[in-house]
Amino acid sequence: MRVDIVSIFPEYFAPLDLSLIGKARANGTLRLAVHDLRTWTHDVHRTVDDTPYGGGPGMVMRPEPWGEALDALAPAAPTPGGTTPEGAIPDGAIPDGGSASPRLLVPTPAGRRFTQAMAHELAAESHLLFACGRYEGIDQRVLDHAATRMRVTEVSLGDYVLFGGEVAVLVILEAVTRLLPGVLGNAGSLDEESHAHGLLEAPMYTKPATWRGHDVPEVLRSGDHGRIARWRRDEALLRTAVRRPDMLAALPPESLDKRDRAALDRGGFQPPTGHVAK
Ligand code: JCK
Repeated sequence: MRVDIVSIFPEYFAPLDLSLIGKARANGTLRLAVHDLRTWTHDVHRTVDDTPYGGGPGMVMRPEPWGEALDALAPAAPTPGGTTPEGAIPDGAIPDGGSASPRLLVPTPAGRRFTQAMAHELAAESHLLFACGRYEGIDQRVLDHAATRMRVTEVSLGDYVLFGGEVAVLVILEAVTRLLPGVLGNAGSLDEESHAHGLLEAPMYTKPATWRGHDVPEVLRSGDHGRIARWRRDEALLRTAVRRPDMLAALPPESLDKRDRAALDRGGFQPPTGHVAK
């Protein structure tokens, strides 16, 4: 996968040399380049911001450097096969403008929420281009114009406000890179296929069996794989009920059997029915 990142703080991405992402870069699984937006400024002060039209606090990123950056990193790709005189999509053409154009991702608090499902979607792309805003964000016309030549997704990590898009890109890249073939190996594929999907995980323990007066639950040392699986499932259900009632409510009711319902009931929780309570 090819990844380009544009930012006024390229130094933010130094950690991408480390650990498993660094390894994926070293072995060619991830071809990552970080670009300084100021490369595409032309004034002596290398200005990237200006005051907002309509007033209000803060500054907005000017469109011109962004326009040149996107031109350089996502050259207008000829539609494969060209267009027909009627304007219809010709045979063999790809409606999104062709595989040559990257998918542009723009972190913003107003974006579509980033999820594991989106990480899977992005891991299937061949080229991602990230635009990191600062100040109050990027002039909207940059995104509107880019959308005439490539797929553009405004994305948000969650409902809190960061200083800029850089940390969001680190998070997204980490989630996407671990899904690329060969990055995690077997541990990863098992994790992704897990049938505990839709629930939080049970707690994990390692040696020693007793530490500072706290024991590892006896069941995990019993060697009884049936009991262990049941215990983990019960813990996952109860944790999810306490910490993420939204996730529990979203489970298809048929995914909970009688033993699951009994475990929730013992914990004092109402298992989801699939009906909206009135
Ligand atoms: C990109 C600039 C800072 C600050 C305006 C926001 C009411 C807008 C993000 N989950 C996430 N939180 N924050 C970001 C994010 C923040 C960014 C940029 C991503 C570029 N900023 C900023 C204030 C505002 N207010 C709430 C108005 C942006 C992601 N992904």
